[in-house]
Amino acid sequence: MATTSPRPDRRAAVVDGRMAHEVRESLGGDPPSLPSKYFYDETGMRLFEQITTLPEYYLTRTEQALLEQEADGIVDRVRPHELVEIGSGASPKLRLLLDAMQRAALLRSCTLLDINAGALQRAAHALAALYPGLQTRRVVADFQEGFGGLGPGGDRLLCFLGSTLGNFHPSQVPGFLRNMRAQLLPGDGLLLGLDLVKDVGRLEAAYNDAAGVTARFNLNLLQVMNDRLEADFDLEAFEHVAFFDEEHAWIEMRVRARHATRARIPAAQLEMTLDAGDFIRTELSCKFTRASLERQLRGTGLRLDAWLTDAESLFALALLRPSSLSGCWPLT
Ligand code: SAH
Ligand code: AVI
Repeated sequence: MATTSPRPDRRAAVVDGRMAHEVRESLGGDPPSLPSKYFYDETGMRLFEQITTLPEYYLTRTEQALLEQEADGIVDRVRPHELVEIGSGASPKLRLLLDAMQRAALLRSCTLLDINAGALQRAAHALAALYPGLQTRRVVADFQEGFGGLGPGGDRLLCFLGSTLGNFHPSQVPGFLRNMRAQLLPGDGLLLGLDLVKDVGRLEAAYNDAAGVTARFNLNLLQVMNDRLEADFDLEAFEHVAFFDEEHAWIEMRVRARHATRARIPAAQLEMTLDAGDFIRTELSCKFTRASLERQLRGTGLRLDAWLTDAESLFALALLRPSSLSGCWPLT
């Protein structure tokens, strides 16, 4: 694949300069990639919500069942008054924790943070209708840039569900966890939902569903580039690829050229020439083990307080605490 830099296009002035810069940097990398946070425009959000209901995509329903079983125990252990969800999207699972906080007469406020303002607005309205009197706050932010908008912790349970942590490159995880740790006071909690390493067939099926929804979700990233950066990717020229890389323990998603094709991204001052088989990496979805998480916790100021998995060990909830407290106990 070749990339060249044509003369700056004047139309670039009306697009998001920061996004254009990120896209230019990532397409220039090895391998060329696109930042996966741009999946989540309105179409991408809708497609992701469809993915969560697919028979092959066991992640969401397994996490939901785990939360149904464990929410009271988690709330009892942390005793939070505020629930904060990072990358909340439609926030479908948060209610299980909110209900547990309500049962324990602890519930006061809920903060949702996401890059997609529309999804936040819908989720916050739904929560306001379900929990009258709940103080609900929305923070539109990129979680890769820190959590300044959250304000100080205290009586807080921070949640990062859905295995979205897996969408970071492993090298970025400790820094991200340190940023999360900075939003907590001793006694607060951080609940991570993590997809686990398992049988390759099961993993690959989850990212290659028979109905082709994940393929549409993947290719929509090129449409986002067309819409937001005035690019001219020919979506028909690309196909969806997803496979498990055992060495890195991640699912890698790509868009691969079916035949030779070109794309201009004027806002990023880029012109790309792809031969058949050339690809752009669009997402990593890392899979965890208890040991791999514990390695990534080193030096973050967080320790594992509880590790909760389903009977088939498909998915885990990891409850982390600021490391001044000690011991790791099962909840039940
Ligand atoms: N937590 C939900 C949604 C997961 S989808 C669940 O478990 O089902 C990932 C969510 O993270 C989307 O809502 C997306 O908009 C958000 N997101 C992705 N990258 C982001 C970023 N860099 N900053 C903030 N939100 C981001
Ligand atoms: C949001 N994230 C955890 C999903 C995942 O499984 O990595 C996004 C996704 N990509 C393809 N299918 C779902």
